[in-house]
Amino acid sequence: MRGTTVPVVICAILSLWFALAAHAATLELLPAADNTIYEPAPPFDPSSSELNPSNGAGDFIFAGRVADMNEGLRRRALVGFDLAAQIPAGSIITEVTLRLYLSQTITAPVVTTDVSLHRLTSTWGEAASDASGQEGGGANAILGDATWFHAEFDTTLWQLPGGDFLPQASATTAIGDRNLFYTWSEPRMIADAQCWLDDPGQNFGWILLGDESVSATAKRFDSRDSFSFDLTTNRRTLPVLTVTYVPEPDSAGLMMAALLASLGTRRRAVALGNAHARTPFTTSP
Ligand SMILES: [Ca+2]
Ligand SMILES: [Ca+2]
Repeated sequence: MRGTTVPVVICAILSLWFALAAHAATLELLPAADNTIYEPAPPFDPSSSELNPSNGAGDFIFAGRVADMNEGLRRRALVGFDLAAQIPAGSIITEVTLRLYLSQTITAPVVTTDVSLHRLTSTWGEAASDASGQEGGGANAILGDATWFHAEFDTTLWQLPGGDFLPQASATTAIGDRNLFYTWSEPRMIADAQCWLDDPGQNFGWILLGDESVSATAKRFDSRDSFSFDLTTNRRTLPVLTVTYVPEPDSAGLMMAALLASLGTRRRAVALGNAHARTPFTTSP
């Protein structure tokens, strides 16, 4: 009797496991907004459009510091995704990956530097400013654009110039040569995304910080406003956030969970519960 019961139980567990896994879904989201804030050179005048660059509608976003010949000023990219508009409320997010395309970097020589995502804690704006040429200098800010000083030009200042964000990085990726896709995918990004789904009012996206300890580290990625293709992969070069989630358990899911428990798989059920636990949201740096 015992010899036949064990395989039956294992088969039942495996069947239920695959049934639960089949509930998972994966979506690719395009940004709801992106922009770059450009550290200005003196003199500072937060009321001046010309002295507060932005690039809301530009093809590119930037992170890192420019070369010394341009005073080594900092650039920081902002990017946000509207998860609540596309993922059912109550879902449990299990995997998150951000993919960006690096279309330009300082090449004499190419230096591999880290670019980190930090969760923003203030809302910010993307208006119609559009820098010319390679866009490294930005364009005059337009009403509603984020700038180094403004969350939204020229009505709302950041609490601190350079943006309001959590000090701990959610993910870090080493960025090297151009014309390549790069990805960020770490557990804190899952916590960020879960927070944004559960509380859309706290969804301000990420800021991208390059290596700001030295100059000439600036990296240029394609924005959501780009129309470029990567010829190697024949893919658009837009920023993409890939999110895998399990919708809120329905009655069938609950029955499966109950059956799993009754089959004596308590340890596995506890492990699942831990994996679904949500990280508390931190509201201040
Ligand atoms: Ca944009
Ligand atoms: Ca442009």
